Amino acid sequence: MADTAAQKNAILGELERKVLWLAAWTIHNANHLRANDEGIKIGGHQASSASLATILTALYFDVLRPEDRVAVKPHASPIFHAIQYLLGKQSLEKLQNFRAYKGAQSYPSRTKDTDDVDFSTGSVGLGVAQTLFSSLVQDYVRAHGWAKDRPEGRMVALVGDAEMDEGNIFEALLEGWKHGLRNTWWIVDYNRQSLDAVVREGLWQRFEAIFANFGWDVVILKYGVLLEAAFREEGGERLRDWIDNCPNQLYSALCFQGGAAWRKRLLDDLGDQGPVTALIERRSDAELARLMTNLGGHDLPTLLDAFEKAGRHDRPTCFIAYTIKGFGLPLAGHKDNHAGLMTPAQTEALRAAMGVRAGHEWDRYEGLSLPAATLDRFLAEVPFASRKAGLPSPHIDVPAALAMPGTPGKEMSTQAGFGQILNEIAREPTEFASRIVTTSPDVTVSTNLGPWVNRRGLFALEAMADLFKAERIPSTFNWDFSPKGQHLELGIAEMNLFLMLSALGLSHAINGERLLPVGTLYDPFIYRGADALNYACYQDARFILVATPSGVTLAPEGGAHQSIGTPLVGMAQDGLAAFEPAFVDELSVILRFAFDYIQRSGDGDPDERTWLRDQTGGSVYLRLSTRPVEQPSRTIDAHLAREIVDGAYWLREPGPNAELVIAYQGAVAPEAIAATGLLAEDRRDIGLLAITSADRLNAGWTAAGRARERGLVHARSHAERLFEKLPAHCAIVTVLDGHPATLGWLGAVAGHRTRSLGVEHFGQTGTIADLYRHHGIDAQGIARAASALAPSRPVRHLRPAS
Ligand SMILES: Cc1ncc(C[n+]2csc(CCOP(=O)(O)OP(=O)(O)O)c2C)c(N)n1
Ligand SMILES: [Mg+2]
Repeated sequence: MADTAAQKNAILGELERKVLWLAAWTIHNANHLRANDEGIKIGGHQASSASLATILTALYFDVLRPEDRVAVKPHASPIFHAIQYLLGKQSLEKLQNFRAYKGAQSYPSRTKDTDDVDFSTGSVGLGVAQTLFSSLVQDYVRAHGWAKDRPEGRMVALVGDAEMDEGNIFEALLEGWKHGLRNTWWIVDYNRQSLDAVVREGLWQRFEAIFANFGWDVVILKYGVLLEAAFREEGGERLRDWIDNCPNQLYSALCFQGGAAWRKRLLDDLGDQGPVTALIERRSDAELARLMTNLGGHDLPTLLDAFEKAGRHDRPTCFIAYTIKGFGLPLAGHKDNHAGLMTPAQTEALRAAMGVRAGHEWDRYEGLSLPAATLDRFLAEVPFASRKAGLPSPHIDVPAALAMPGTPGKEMSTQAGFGQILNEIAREPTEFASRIVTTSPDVTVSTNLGPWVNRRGLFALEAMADLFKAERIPSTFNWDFSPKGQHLELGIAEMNLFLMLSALGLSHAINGERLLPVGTLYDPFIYRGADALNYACYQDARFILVATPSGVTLAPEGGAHQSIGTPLVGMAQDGLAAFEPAFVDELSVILRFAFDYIQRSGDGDPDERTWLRDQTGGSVYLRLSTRPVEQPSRTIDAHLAREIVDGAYWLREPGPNAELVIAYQGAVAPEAIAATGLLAEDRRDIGLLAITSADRLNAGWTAAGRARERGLVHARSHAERLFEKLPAHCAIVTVLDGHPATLGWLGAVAGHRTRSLGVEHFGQTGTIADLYRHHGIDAQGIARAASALAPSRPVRHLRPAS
């Protein structure tokens, strides 16, 4: 235990040097491999990493508590891993394999790194906003009476100054303000450099004003204690003025050039043959360089003091910490240093300067002056190090079946069905219902979450009654806010929806409390938040995304809202199982599956029936529609339920000599059924395949192929079993309200001639009938395509194309 602040600072100072060295050596080591193998050198982001060495040292070795959660700026990954290594949470092997296969990741990764990364980073801006939403989710969890046995954590983001250009950060700020954000620290690494350039002058003032505007405390950490002391010397004020007026470019350049250059420039600009000259001349070149780079973000006492003060309250706080990109390295300050890599000679010089003997580069305390026992004792008592990896992730039981609204023979849309299923869940006072949390970016009512919200209420830390209700003004919706509410209403920004889903969907890992998040939005706006969606999946957050309305089927809503490519997004997005049911009973089965699937975390071999890795679980995307569709009359037995989840079932089984199969997905079901009727008399044994998930059907098929290639010759996927009895001459017409490529692969499953219909152009408004005709996905269009593809006899019910 460090007895005094001075002793603690001395230890932290040693650790900072160590961390800087280990990170530099990690990168050097990794890049050497690349240089040898391929004769090229990739950037290791040494400079970007070094910029945060002091701040991360202060945080991880002293300030952070086990319950705190951190998003570390992507390029500071080597510093982060070095710290974990010193804390005994990262293996040497992983460090030695930095950026290599199964080694420590280039950017901190929750799923791929093994040293307890809280939030992944990589796509700049997203990790930052993630901390804000995770703080809101922590409040949500605690307001519902959960996680009370654990201390409240602080959500901390290490932010690059150029990272602040990302718009999603500002969208999040606004949302945080609306929800009374607490317990959040954003620490801006104000090194005044981006990837390409040096940032604009005075940027910090814009940041300060913005954060203050949103109710944050702003703490500016510009000078370290050495500089502050120098300012108190005679002539010191002039030095301060000079620094304050120094352009960022010049400051960076002088940092790069070092002590002699500082001296020359300062004497040229300030030399007075009096106190200022004396102040400069009292210092050697090395001391002068040390003084001039003693910025707030590189000064442990300044940082510790600021964090300690901010730790006394729960107000969101933005620290603007002045730093030098490449601090402590020969790359420091150079504007081209972003991907810069130290030369072997420079690394060698750093090794010598750090007192590290050749061959002892990885030794934990090599080159440090304090006794190993002192360092051991200190590290063993670091508060953060007592954190146990992996909170329990309780499983919430899902009912055996959910409600199946809709009447056979009557019309209902999947979107309406979704609203009614949730409404039925909301009636039940079950643990399952209480763990569901819904969220929507200002489309709660228009995506049919209204009935659920009426029953379960909106969430806010402070209760607020619906004034319209209080005033007895008739309204369909009851918008009471309370800490017990289960709907988080967001502003329109879709990035925020996905980051909120990401935060809600990580609650089991962050708060040890499982939530079952359901987010709704209009399908086309998936693109607006696609990077955040990808990010949420990358860090394995678990949620159900309900996208509705979709396709051109939202016809009168207008061309701007039509979505074509989203079924392909659903197929291609790793970690997301995409479904597009046509009927409400299918939706009910899928939704039940989804509530269970999002909770799974198994690891193991694929399911032999589907070849899907279902025990691993993931998130779920439901592409729904506002189109009322006649509901089938049937009971869903276990076999059919399984096929719905597996991705497809025969709505009409093809006969032994089938000439034709029509395979459809989603809202075009009535057209596919009608086309089957038109063709049935003239095409023998026609089959009609209902596809509920092109994504799962396709994934199972490719996985089974891979299994066979590995020697599991009997591997058969669901798609292959569905088609195994189809005669070779059978043709397949596929159709959906989305890009035709979604189902275009079906012909390759068993080698059948295929024509894929769908939508390739958007923007035209009209009725559903107009638009389906326009895109050739109406019954006649499907029948025409079928007739051309399987041209045995003329189809009597076919009309010529208009
Ligand atoms: C969304 C996104 N766009 C671009 C990049 C590429 N990129 C990585 S770091 C960076 C600049 C970072 O500058 P800053 O945030 O100031 O961090 P510093 O390198 O100065 O530490 C860019 C453009 C990225 N990772 N993510
Ligand atoms: Mg920067």
